[in-house]
Amino acid sequence: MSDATAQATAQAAVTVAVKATAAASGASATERFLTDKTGTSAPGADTERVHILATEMISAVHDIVRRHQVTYEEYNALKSWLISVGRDGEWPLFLDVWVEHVVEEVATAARQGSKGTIEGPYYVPGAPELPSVSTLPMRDKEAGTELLFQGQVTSASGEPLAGALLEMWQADDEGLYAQFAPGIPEWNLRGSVVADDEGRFAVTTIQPAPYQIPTDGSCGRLISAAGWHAWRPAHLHLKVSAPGHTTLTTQLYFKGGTYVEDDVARAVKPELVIDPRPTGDGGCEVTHGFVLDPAS
Ligand code: MBD
Ligand code: FE
Repeated sequence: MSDATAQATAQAAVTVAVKATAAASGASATERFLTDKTGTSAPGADTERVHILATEMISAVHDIVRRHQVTYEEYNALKSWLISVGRDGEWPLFLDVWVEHVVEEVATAARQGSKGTIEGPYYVPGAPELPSVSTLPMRDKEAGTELLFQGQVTSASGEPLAGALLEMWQADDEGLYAQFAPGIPEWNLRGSVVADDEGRFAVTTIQPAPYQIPTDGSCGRLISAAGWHAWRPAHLHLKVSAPGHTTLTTQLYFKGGTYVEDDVARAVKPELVIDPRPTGDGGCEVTHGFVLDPAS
Protein backbone atom coordinates (compact mmCIF):
# COMPACT_ATOMS: atom_id res chain seq x y z
CA MET A 1 0.00 0.00 0.00
CA SER A 2 1.40 3.43 -0.94
CA ASP A 3 1.65 6.13 1.72
CA ALA A 4 -1.10 8.07 -0.01
CA THR A 5 -3.40 5.04 -0.09
CA ALA A 6 -2.66 4.22 3.55
CA GLN A 7 -3.44 7.78 4.51
CA ALA A 8 -6.67 7.78 2.54
CA THR A 9 -7.68 4.47 4.15
CA ALA A 10 -6.92 5.78 7.63
CA GLN A 11 -8.85 8.95 6.84
CA ALA A 12 -11.84 6.92 5.65
CA ALA A 13 -11.74 4.83 8.84
CA VAL A 14 -11.73 7.98 10.96
CA THR A 15 -14.66 9.42 9.01
CA VAL A 16 -16.64 6.20 9.40
CA ALA A 17 -15.91 6.11 13.13
CA VAL A 18 -17.02 9.68 13.75
CA LYS A 19 -19.90 10.38 11.40
CA ALA A 20 -23.37 8.96 11.89
CA THR A 21 -23.61 7.60 8.36
CA ALA A 22 -26.78 6.06 7.05
CA ALA A 23 -24.88 2.87 6.21
CA ALA A 24 -23.56 2.60 9.79
CA SER A 25 -26.92 3.11 11.51
CA GLY A 26 -28.72 1.07 8.87
CA ALA A 27 -26.32 -1.85 9.27
CA SER A 28 -26.75 -1.70 13.08
CA ALA A 29 -30.54 -1.72 12.76
CA THR A 30 -30.40 -4.66 10.34
CA GLU A 31 -28.08 -6.66 12.64
CA ARG A 32 -30.29 -5.83 15.61
CA PHE A 33 -33.40 -7.04 13.81
CA LEU A 34 -31.81 -10.28 12.65
CA THR A 35 -30.58 -10.93 16.21
CA ASP A 36 -33.77 -10.15 18.14
CA LYS A 37 -36.70 -10.63 15.80
CA THR A 38 -35.90 -13.57 13.54
CA GLY A 39 -38.18 -15.84 15.57
CA THR A 40 -41.20 -13.62 15.10
CA SER A 41 -40.48 -12.81 11.48
CA ALA A 42 -39.70 -16.28 10.11
CA PRO A 43 -41.81 -17.02 7.04
CA GLY A 44 -45.19 -18.34 8.13
CA ALA A 45 -45.98 -21.98 7.49
CA ASP A 46 -49.48 -21.11 6.26
CA THR A 47 -49.14 -21.51 2.48
CA GLU A 48 -52.62 -20.18 1.74
CA ARG A 49 -51.97 -16.97 3.70
CA VAL A 50 -48.59 -16.41 2.01
CA HIS A 51 -50.22 -17.07 -1.37
CA ILE A 52 -52.94 -14.48 -0.80
CA LEU A 53 -50.68 -11.76 0.62
CA ALA A 54 -47.90 -12.22 -1.95
CA THR A 55 -50.35 -12.35 -4.87
CA GLU A 56 -52.15 -9.19 -3.78
CA MET A 57 -48.92 -7.30 -3.19
CA ILE A 58 -47.58 -8.23 -6.62
CA SER A 59 -50.95 -7.36 -8.22
CA ALA A 60 -50.89 -3.96 -6.53
CA VAL A 61 -47.54 -3.30 -8.22
CA HIS A 62 -48.95 -4.39 -11.60
CA ASP A 63 -51.89 -2.00 -11.15
CA ILE A 64 -49.55 0.90 -10.44
CA VAL A 65 -47.47 0.14 -13.53
CA ARG A 66 -50.59 0.11 -15.74
CA ARG A 67 -52.31 3.07 -14.11
CA HIS A 68 -49.24 5.31 -14.34
CA GLN A 69 -47.73 3.82 -17.53
CA VAL A 70 -44.43 3.19 -15.73
CA THR A 71 -41.46 3.32 -18.13
CA TYR A 72 -38.37 1.10 -18.31
CA GLU A 73 -36.36 4.05 -17.01
CA GLU A 74 -38.58 4.22 -13.93
CA TYR A 75 -38.58 0.44 -13.51
CA ASN A 76 -34.78 0.38 -13.54
CA ALA A 77 -34.62 3.31 -11.11
CA LEU A 78 -36.85 1.33 -8.74
CA LYS A 79 -34.75 -1.82 -9.19
CA SER A 80 -31.55 0.03 -8.40
CA TRP A 81 -33.14 1.79 -5.42
CA LEU A 82 -34.44 -1.47 -3.92
CA ILE A 83 -30.96 -2.99 -4.24
CA SER A 84 -29.45 0.04 -2.48
CA VAL A 85 -31.91 -0.14 0.43
CA GLY A 86 -30.50 -3.59 1.21
CA ARG A 87 -26.90 -2.48 0.66
CA ASP A 88 -27.41 0.40 3.13
CA GLY A 89 -29.13 -1.93 5.60
CA GLU A 90 -32.11 0.43 5.56
CA TRP A 91 -34.92 -2.12 5.29
CA PRO A 92 -35.74 -1.80 9.01
CA LEU A 93 -35.83 2.00 8.68
CA PHE A 94 -37.89 1.97 5.48
CA LEU A 95 -40.47 -0.51 6.77
CA ASP A 96 -40.85 1.04 10.22
CA VAL A 97 -41.23 4.56 8.80
CA TRP A 98 -43.65 3.82 5.95
CA VAL A 99 -45.43 0.57 6.81
CA GLU A 100 -45.37 -0.23 10.54
CA HIS A 101 -48.03 2.30 11.59
CA VAL A 102 -50.72 0.40 9.69
CA VAL A 103 -49.60 -2.96 11.09
CA GLU A 104 -49.74 -1.42 14.58
CA GLU A 105 -53.23 -0.04 13.89
CA VAL A 106 -54.49 -3.49 12.88
CA ALA A 107 -52.68 -5.31 15.69
CA THR A 108 -54.00 -3.09 18.50
CA ALA A 109 -57.52 -2.27 17.23
CA ALA A 110 -59.19 -4.20 20.09
CA ARG A 111 -57.16 -2.67 22.94
CA GLN A 112 -59.06 -1.08 25.82
CA GLY A 113 -56.08 0.37 27.68
CA SER A 114 -53.58 3.06 26.70
CA LYS A 115 -53.00 3.72 23.03
CA GLY A 116 -49.67 2.57 21.68
CA THR A 117 -47.78 3.23 18.48
CA ILE A 118 -44.92 1.84 16.40
CA GLU A 119 -41.70 0.44 17.89
CA GLY A 120 -39.39 1.68 15.15
CA PRO A 121 -35.91 0.33 14.41
CA TYR A 122 -33.97 1.41 17.51
CA TYR A 123 -35.24 -0.66 20.46
CA VAL A 124 -32.57 -2.74 22.19
CA PRO A 125 -33.68 -5.26 24.85
CA GLY A 126 -31.76 -5.60 28.09
CA ALA A 127 -31.12 -1.96 29.01
CA PRO A 128 -29.76 -1.49 32.55
CA GLU A 129 -32.35 -2.04 35.27
CA LEU A 130 -33.19 1.07 37.31
CA PRO A 131 -35.28 1.67 40.45
CA SER A 132 -38.68 3.41 40.27
CA VAL A 133 -37.17 6.81 41.05
CA SER A 134 -34.13 7.21 38.82
CA THR A 135 -32.24 9.06 36.13
CA LEU A 136 -31.66 7.47 32.73
CA PRO A 137 -27.99 6.76 32.02
CA MET A 138 -26.51 9.91 30.47
CA ARG A 139 -23.21 11.66 29.85
CA ASP A 140 -21.69 14.09 32.38
CA LYS A 141 -23.01 17.18 30.65
CA GLU A 142 -25.78 15.65 28.56
CA ALA A 143 -27.25 18.46 26.44
CA GLY A 144 -30.97 19.17 26.53
CA THR A 145 -33.74 20.42 28.79
CA GLU A 146 -34.14 18.24 31.89
CA LEU A 147 -37.43 16.35 31.98
CA LEU A 148 -39.02 14.67 34.99
CA PHE A 149 -41.40 12.02 33.67
CA GLN A 150 -43.61 10.41 36.29
CA GLY A 151 -46.79 8.39 36.57
CA GLN A 152 -48.41 5.11 37.43
CA VAL A 153 -49.03 1.84 35.60
CA THR A 154 -52.47 0.30 36.17
CA SER A 155 -54.63 -2.50 34.78
CA ALA A 156 -57.79 -1.85 32.75
CA SER A 157 -59.78 -2.33 35.97
CA GLY A 158 -57.74 0.38 37.71
CA GLU A 159 -55.50 -1.86 39.85
CA PRO A 160 -51.96 -0.56 40.34
CA LEU A 161 -49.45 -2.90 38.67
CA ALA A 162 -46.70 -3.33 41.26
CA GLY A 163 -43.25 -3.79 39.75
CA ALA A 164 -44.35 -2.99 36.19
CA LEU A 165 -41.38 -2.63 33.84
CA LEU A 166 -40.91 0.54 31.77
CA GLU A 167 -38.26 0.07 29.11
CA MET A 168 -37.36 3.52 27.82
CA TRP A 169 -35.20 4.59 24.91
CA GLN A 170 -34.82 7.93 23.20
CA ALA A 171 -32.65 10.12 21.02
CA ASP A 172 -30.33 12.71 22.55
CA ASP A 173 -30.42 16.49 22.03
CA GLU A 174 -29.00 15.97 18.52
CA GLY A 175 -31.61 13.37 17.56
CA LEU A 176 -29.14 10.47 17.78
CA TYR A 177 -29.67 7.02 19.36
CA ALA A 178 -27.02 5.14 21.35
CA GLN A 179 -25.91 1.93 19.57
CA PHE A 180 -27.03 3.30 16.18
CA ALA A 181 -24.92 6.45 15.97
CA PRO A 182 -21.19 6.26 16.79
CA GLY A 183 -19.48 7.82 19.79
CA ILE A 184 -22.37 7.56 22.26
CA PRO A 185 -22.03 5.38 25.40
CA GLU A 186 -23.76 2.02 24.87
CA TRP A 187 -26.80 2.54 27.12
CA ASN A 188 -27.04 6.32 26.93
CA LEU A 189 -30.67 7.43 27.43
CA ARG A 190 -31.81 3.80 27.63
CA GLY A 191 -33.10 2.13 30.78
CA SER A 192 -35.43 -0.53 32.22
CA VAL A 193 -37.26 1.19 35.05
CA VAL A 194 -39.01 -1.01 37.64
CA ALA A 195 -42.11 0.69 39.07
CA ASP A 196 -42.72 0.59 42.84
CA ASP A 197 -45.34 -1.40 44.78
CA GLU A 198 -48.06 0.97 43.56
CA GLY A 199 -46.90 0.87 39.95
CA ARG A 200 -45.42 4.35 40.26
CA PHE A 201 -42.30 5.70 38.59
CA ALA A 202 -40.41 9.02 38.39
CA VAL A 203 -37.72 9.14 35.74
CA THR A 204 -35.37 12.04 35.11
CA THR A 205 -34.13 12.38 31.55
CA ILE A 206 -33.67 15.10 28.92
CA GLN A 207 -36.05 16.18 26.19
CA PRO A 208 -35.00 14.49 22.95
CA ALA A 209 -34.64 16.41 19.68
CA PRO A 210 -36.63 15.63 16.52
CA TYR A 211 -35.22 12.71 14.50
CA GLN A 212 -34.08 13.16 10.91
CA ILE A 213 -33.92 10.17 8.59
CA PRO A 214 -30.29 9.98 7.40
CA THR A 215 -29.96 12.11 4.27
CA ASP A 216 -27.04 10.09 2.86
CA GLY A 217 -28.85 6.75 2.53
CA SER A 218 -31.54 5.20 0.31
CA CYS A 219 -34.47 6.39 2.42
CA GLY A 220 -33.05 9.91 2.38
CA ARG A 221 -32.65 9.73 -1.40
CA LEU A 222 -36.28 8.65 -1.81
CA ILE A 223 -37.41 11.51 0.41
CA SER A 224 -35.52 14.15 -1.53
CA ALA A 225 -36.47 12.65 -4.92
CA ALA A 226 -40.15 12.78 -3.91
CA GLY A 227 -39.93 16.23 -2.31
CA TRP A 228 -40.99 15.00 1.14
CA HIS A 229 -39.49 15.98 4.51
CA ALA A 230 -37.31 13.62 6.54
CA TRP A 231 -38.41 14.32 10.09
CA ARG A 232 -40.08 12.67 13.06
CA PRO A 233 -41.16 14.86 15.98
CA ALA A 234 -39.17 14.55 19.21
CA HIS A 235 -40.34 11.48 21.10
CA LEU A 236 -39.77 9.15 24.04
CA HIS A 237 -40.06 5.42 23.30
CA LEU A 238 -41.52 3.02 25.87
CA LYS A 239 -42.37 -0.62 26.30
CA VAL A 240 -44.53 -1.02 29.41
CA SER A 241 -45.06 -4.56 30.67
CA ALA A 242 -46.34 -6.50 33.68
CA PRO A 243 -47.02 -10.21 34.26
CA GLY A 244 -50.46 -11.26 33.01
CA HIS A 245 -50.80 -8.16 30.83
CA THR A 246 -50.30 -7.24 27.19
CA THR A 247 -47.09 -5.30 26.66
CA LEU A 248 -47.70 -1.73 25.52
CA THR A 249 -45.28 -0.41 22.90
CA THR A 250 -45.69 3.33 22.65
CA GLN A 251 -44.12 6.75 22.11
CA LEU A 252 -44.83 10.12 23.68
CA TYR A 253 -44.56 13.41 21.81
CA PHE A 254 -44.36 17.00 23.02
CA LYS A 255 -47.25 19.42 22.55
CA GLY A 256 -46.41 22.17 20.07
CA GLY A 257 -43.23 20.38 18.98
CA THR A 258 -42.02 20.57 15.38
CA TYR A 259 -43.45 17.83 13.14
CA VAL A 260 -45.99 16.65 15.75
CA GLU A 261 -48.68 17.37 13.14
CA ASP A 262 -46.61 16.00 10.26
CA ASP A 263 -44.62 12.92 11.34
CA VAL A 264 -42.94 11.22 8.37
CA ALA A 265 -43.74 7.88 10.10
CA ARG A 266 -47.43 8.77 10.77
CA ALA A 267 -47.10 7.46 14.34
CA VAL A 268 -48.54 10.37 16.34
CA LYS A 269 -51.94 9.96 18.03
CA PRO A 270 -53.61 12.71 20.10
CA GLU A 271 -53.47 10.55 23.26
CA LEU A 272 -49.68 10.33 22.96
CA VAL A 273 -48.96 14.07 23.08
CA ILE A 274 -47.76 15.21 26.51
CA ASP A 275 -47.39 18.78 27.72
CA PRO A 276 -44.61 19.10 30.33
CA ARG A 277 -44.72 22.28 32.39
CA PRO A 278 -41.65 24.27 33.41
CA THR A 279 -40.43 23.56 36.94
CA GLY A 280 -38.84 26.99 37.38
CA ASP A 281 -35.25 25.71 37.51
CA GLY A 282 -34.85 25.37 33.76
CA GLY A 283 -36.30 21.88 33.58
CA CYS A 284 -39.81 20.58 33.04
CA GLU A 285 -42.10 17.98 34.47
CA VAL A 286 -45.03 15.84 33.33
CA THR A 287 -47.27 13.17 34.86
CA HIS A 288 -48.53 10.51 32.47
CA GLY A 289 -49.96 7.09 33.30
CA PHE A 290 -50.28 3.81 31.40
CA VAL A 291 -53.18 1.36 31.40
CA LEU A 292 -52.33 -2.20 30.34
CA ASP A 293 -54.83 -4.62 28.81
CA PRO A 294 -55.03 -8.12 30.27
CA ALA A 295 -52.93 -10.71 28.42
CA SER A 296 -54.87 -12.05 25.46
C1 MBD B 1 -37.11 6.57 14.79
O1 MBD B 1 -36.52 7.15 15.84
C2 MBD B 1 -38.29 6.01 14.98
O2 MBD B 1 -38.81 6.06 16.21
C3 MBD B 1 -38.96 5.40 13.92
C4 MBD B 1 -40.30 4.82 14.14
C5 MBD B 1 -38.40 5.36 12.66
C6 MBD B 1 -37.18 5.92 12.48
C7 MBD B 1 -36.53 6.52 13.53
FE1 FE C 1 -37.48 6.92 17.58
